[in-house]
Amino acid sequence: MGFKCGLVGLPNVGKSTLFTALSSLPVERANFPFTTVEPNRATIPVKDDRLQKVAALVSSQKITPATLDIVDIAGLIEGASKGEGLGNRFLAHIREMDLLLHVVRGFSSPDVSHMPGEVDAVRDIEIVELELALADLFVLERRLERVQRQVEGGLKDFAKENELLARLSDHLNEGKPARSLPADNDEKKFMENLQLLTFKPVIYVVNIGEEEIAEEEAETAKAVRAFAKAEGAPVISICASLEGELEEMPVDEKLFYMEEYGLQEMGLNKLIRLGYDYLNLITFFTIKGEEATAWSVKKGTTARKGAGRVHSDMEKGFIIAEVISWEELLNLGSLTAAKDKGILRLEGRDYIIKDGDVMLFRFKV
Ligand SMILES: Nc1nc2c(ncn2[C@@H]2O[C@H](COP(=O)(O)OP(=O)(O)O)[C@@H](O)[C@H]2O)c(=O)[nH]1
Ligand SMILES: [Mg+2]
Repeated sequence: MGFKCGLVGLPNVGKSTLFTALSSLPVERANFPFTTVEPNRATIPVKDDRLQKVAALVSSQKITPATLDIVDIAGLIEGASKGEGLGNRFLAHIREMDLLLHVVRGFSSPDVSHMPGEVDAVRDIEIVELELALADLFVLERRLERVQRQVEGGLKDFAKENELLARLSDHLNEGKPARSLPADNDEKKFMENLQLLTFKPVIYVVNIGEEEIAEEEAETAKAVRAFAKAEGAPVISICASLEGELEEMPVDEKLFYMEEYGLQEMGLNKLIRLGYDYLNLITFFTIKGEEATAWSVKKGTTARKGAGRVHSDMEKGFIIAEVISWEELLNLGSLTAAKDKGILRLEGRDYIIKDGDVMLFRFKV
């Protein structure tokens, strides 16, 4: 089970270019097969220096990084909520995602047509969000009808739900996403269960032109940032076409051009890290024989559930976990030293995994 990030946005904004760049990311010293399952789905490694260090310590022959799944969802056009273009299929794909990477066009190129005309990132976002909001409204209306009948029938319990649904549909009717509706925690839980498209977490990815890379922040990105503030959504600028080309180059050439363009860090890596954080993911490591692996779990995951991430048998037969932070392990120099010093802790099934834990699970089959 991977965490799925879906690339959405209008046609010709650079989704596929970004997808190709992301799926060509090198996997350092790993021999894990990062095969693209389908042309539009890829499993990409999450770069993590800690894993490299842990692996070196135990002389791992095999290093397997944590991964995210990226899906290039075919272009959305106005009317998708009514079944235009790929319509419903498109929306069904989005429903499966844990995180949306909403790509907007920042680059202006006379060679690449842009359907709504002039490049205007905020208007483009609003077009896409309106389609998603309309699809959500459709879901809500049916639910609202059902609830209203129950309220009228004297089933008072539903009054609160009825009120929230009405407020939410007003909000969506204004073309605003569910995620920006002011709501308390209970209401947020409820909305999450509705599986609304506009409630999914989103990161806005502004695909800027090469000439804008060296700028602190491009004008388009600034406008998007101002817009995204209301939703509390992060914004990142990337020049997808250039980054894709850089990833194809030998390292020294890549570094040369990064400097030439004033690119301090690859935007692709920044994007993955941002997505990882935004999904509230943490990493733990396992060492088995000559294999070191990084695993992603949501913050708050217990040792037993974490074991299940590795293998379902390990969750079912979970006995105990031996735990040490990656840093402590590195300082002590070996697992044996950690055991001898009593620093390798024993933790039960309900232990909450911490970011950077090295976990050795004991289980019965
Ligand atoms: N100049 C420029 N062109 C780009 C950039 N990113 C993508 N393109 C071009 O825009 C066109 C559409 O890109 P594509 O990734 O297929 O867009 P999609 O429809 O959103 O998947 C292609 O011709 C790309 O080469 C960019 O950063 N700069
Ligand atoms: Mg495409």
